[in-house]
Amino acid sequence: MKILIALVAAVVLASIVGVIYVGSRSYERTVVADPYGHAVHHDADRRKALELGWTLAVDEAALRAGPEVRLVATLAGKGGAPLDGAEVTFRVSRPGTSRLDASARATAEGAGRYVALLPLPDPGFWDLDAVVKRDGQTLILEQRVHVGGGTADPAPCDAGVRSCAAEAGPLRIVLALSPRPPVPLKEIEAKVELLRDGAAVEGAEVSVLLSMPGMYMGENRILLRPAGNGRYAGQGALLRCASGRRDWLAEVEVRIPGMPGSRARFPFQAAE
Ligand SMILES: [Cu+2]
Repeated sequence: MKILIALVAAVVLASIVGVIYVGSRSYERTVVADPYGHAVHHDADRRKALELGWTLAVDEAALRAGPEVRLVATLAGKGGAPLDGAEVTFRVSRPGTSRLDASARATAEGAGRYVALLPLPDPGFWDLDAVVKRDGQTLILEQRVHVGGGTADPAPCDAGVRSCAAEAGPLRIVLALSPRPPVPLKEIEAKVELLRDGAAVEGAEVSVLLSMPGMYMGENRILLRPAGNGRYAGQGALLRCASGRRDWLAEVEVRIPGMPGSRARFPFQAAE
């Protein structure tokens, strides 16, 4: 009950902060451009993208945080044929801040490939706008891309779209979240499977801590119950981030009698 009250309070607080934030944000926008014009522009772009059938595929697995990151995207036309001869500019920004905004004109490499060097100093999710000009048409294609940590890190598994596994000492921890992706202010279910040398681990105390990297979002912990055969399951709620961020971290904490505690971190992206 205590947890529920705290959670409700956090949601209320988050929505108040959200209102204040939206207020200051629309002020910012009116300085730059007419906010209504901005919205119309976005809708017009979406319609135009559908009509033209242009799509952009970013090679996300190759993205690693750094001062000068090679961003490679493939532009395709209706039916998926590579689209050459376009003038492409990439604009990147980090959700919730304008501090890291950057843009660069891309070089065409043929076969629909466009490449630019951009500063992407932080790992995590970034917003990418590709301004594409071709045949007298201009279209802005928006998408969110994930930038990996160090050069040695493999691209992290997004627990918001699939089951992810991690090794923590002798344990193999597998996390599955649902729905996929998790929806803010709705119930979220966490399922964990524990294995040791391929065998199911029973009798563990398992919880999942939900947080946002670098931002305090309240204490939000899901306690899991044993579901048999090394499986544990529990339900909680996901908050909505006042700043519009969707990148979350699920930390699975495992306690097994007679063993040091283990934890594994699983980044995931929530729905809008
Ligand atoms: Cu947040």
